Amino acid sequence: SLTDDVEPGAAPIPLPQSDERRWSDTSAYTRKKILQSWVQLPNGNWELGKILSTSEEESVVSLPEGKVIKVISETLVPANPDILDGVDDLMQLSYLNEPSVLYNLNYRYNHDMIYTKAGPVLVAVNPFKEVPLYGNRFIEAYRKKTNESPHVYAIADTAIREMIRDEVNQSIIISGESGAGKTETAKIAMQYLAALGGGSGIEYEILKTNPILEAFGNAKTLRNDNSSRFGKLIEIHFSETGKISGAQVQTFLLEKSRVVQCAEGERSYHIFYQLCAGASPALREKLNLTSAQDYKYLGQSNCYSINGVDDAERFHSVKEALDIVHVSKEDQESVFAMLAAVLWLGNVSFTVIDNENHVEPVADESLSTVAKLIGCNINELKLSLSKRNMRVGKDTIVQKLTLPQAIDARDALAKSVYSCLFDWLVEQINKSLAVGKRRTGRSISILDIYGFESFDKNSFEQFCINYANERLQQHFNRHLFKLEQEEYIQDGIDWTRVDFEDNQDCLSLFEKKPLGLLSLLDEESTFPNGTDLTLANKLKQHLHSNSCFRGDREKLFTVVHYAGEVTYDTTGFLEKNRDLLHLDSIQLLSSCSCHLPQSFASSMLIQSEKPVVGPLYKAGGADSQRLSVATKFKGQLFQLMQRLGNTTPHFIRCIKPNNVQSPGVYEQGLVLQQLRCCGVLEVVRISRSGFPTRMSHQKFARRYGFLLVENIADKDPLSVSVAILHQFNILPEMYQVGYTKLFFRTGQIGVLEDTRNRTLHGILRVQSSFRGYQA
Ligand code: AOV
Ligand code: MG
Repeated sequence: SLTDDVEPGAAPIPLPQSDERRWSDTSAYTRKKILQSWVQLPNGNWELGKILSTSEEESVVSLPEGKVIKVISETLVPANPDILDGVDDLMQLSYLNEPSVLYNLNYRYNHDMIYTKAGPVLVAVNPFKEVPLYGNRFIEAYRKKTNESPHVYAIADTAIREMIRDEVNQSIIISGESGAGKTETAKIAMQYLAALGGGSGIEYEILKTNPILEAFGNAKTLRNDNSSRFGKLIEIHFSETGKISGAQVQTFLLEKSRVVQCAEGERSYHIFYQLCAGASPALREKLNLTSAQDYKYLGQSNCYSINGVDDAERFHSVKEALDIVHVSKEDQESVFAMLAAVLWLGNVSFTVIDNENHVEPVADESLSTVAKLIGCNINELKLSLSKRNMRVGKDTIVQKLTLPQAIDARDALAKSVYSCLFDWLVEQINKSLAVGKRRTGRSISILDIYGFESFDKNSFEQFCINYANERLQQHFNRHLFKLEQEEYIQDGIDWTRVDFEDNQDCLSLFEKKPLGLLSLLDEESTFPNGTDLTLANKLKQHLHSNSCFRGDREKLFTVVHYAGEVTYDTTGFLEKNRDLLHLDSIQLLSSCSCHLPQSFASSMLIQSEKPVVGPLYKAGGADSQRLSVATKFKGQLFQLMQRLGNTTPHFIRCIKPNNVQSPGVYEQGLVLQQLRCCGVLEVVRISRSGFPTRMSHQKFARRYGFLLVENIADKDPLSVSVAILHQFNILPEMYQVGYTKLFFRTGQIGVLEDTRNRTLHGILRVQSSFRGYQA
């Protein structure tokens, strides 16, 4: 008999952890009926097996390679029939459990179908290679709806249609871990919007913002060769006729520290390498430019190139893009001069000048080149890198700098110049894109921020990035679960609650006043004697009982994020959070003869919330009215959430199938972890059991009332609505009538929309042929 093949003594595979079983909708009843089932192997992966025999306790299953094993019946997870292989919406799966979802995504991934719907959410699995899914032919197909398989294009199409139909601004919110494909996805969405809303030429400019922002704001990290080191919201404006009339880019917290230091194997911002590789001989001469290897800022990470990327070629694309967004040739040259100045600044070295270890910069080629490039007097540059003006009481005293202080002043200057340059570029882009000043129409915003990051060593940057992701996750949760449920309850709809993972606890850990991570960080930042260690101790002292927090040895602490635990090292936290501006640097820049440094100086002064070191610095600590980096970032995020809150969101979840950035590699465990923590599975469940489409009685009656055979247009909206439902034979289990709205199961409204469109088309055709007849 079959059971004779069972390996002798093979122990039944143990039950998985309870949370791993969250999704197995198995029961003794279903188990009896199913023919094939998922078996979890000791390595954690799932395999499809045929059930040969089953009892309450044990089942005998044959695995693909012909191996037959005995397992505890309860651990079996039902598999879907083959006919459901690779369905394009996870909602269609008969059995919705983790292995089935994993298998379905894997199946599609193997067939280059990287997009899958999870109810209202689009899941995109990074192919790490070119897939034949884009370009005009596809855009046309989605526009005409001849292709209806899940795609970013389909999401963008829905956004445009809903913007016009509902007269509500839309947003496309893209999330996922670092390297999952957010930035690429954002570009694909922009491509579609540009194709549909194009005509004025402005769409071409909008697309060209990408190579510019990526050159200046992206860098190679250990997770992603083209990692965004800033957050970006691009708002595309449309006229009433659905044509693009302009756009606006907002950026969030650029990682400044990368300009002066980055980890082994990573790179600084792409533009530095592009400039070094691609500048013309004349430009080289003018900027005294050599090769990337000659610059200390670029040399410390031992990584100069990226596989498959030609920096010189990219440089030319960036210049072309700058032309298109109307940055003049002179301005472009000034931009490159600023970049060269930053690189040369990193090569400025110091020499000890007295027996108190005070230093001054060595007057060599680097120092003179910096002075020449920014257009300042070499002595003033020297002074600003060796002395600091301090105000004590009413007197200004001049403090000489020691080596660490001087290096700090030099690096601070380099970081300020670079971040001002970045902001300046964004400003130029916005000026160029603000063509349609009359903002009468509507907009579609695309959000692409830096993804959740967890490295071996995590610093202030990861702290901010992960906090931002935590906020975004809550927006996702709130929108898809909480509001959903609340709305059903408010409208008197029968609704069985679905539990979901809420990350409010983690957000409170960050935001609570006065005892939250951000408040405590700010408090410590204002103490002149605060150090990274006193900060770590303070956090541990006040937060040790918080379930999302764990104090570790010395300067380490761990936060339990929705996407996993991350251990942070407080080294540099205070300094980066204070982000002090040295007044000497501002004075230096404002004294420059070149216009860019001058405009940097004034914009630095305008950002008056920033503490300034120097004569403005108040002895005894920073001015409390001035905002720290973390607090300012929090404010930006709140604003962002508010803005998104006024839009109809469309969510895209990017999934990274492997950690090696390679095509064709699908790591089950890695994918599962991302699916679990981002709530995609819950979304499917809630959508399946709920009524995701809803419309007010008024709107429904207005929209479909004209389809009624019987004329009851003068009746109240509810009666009209009910008449429509009856006329179209919508099954009672497919909808619910609430106090103010109608609720529909997925797909139901599509049937009505089709009829409406067909009818409207018919009317239009009749009208136009009538006009033709008249003429
Ligand atoms: P991210 O934006 O999510 O990471 P990217 O969009 O930069 O990730 O994607 C990383 C890399 O994956 C890209 O450089 C491409 O090589 C590849 N990739 C992603 N999507 C596609 C696609 N649809 N087709 C082909 N290749 C793709 V970060 O910015 O690090 O959070 O901070
Ligand atoms: Mg990115």
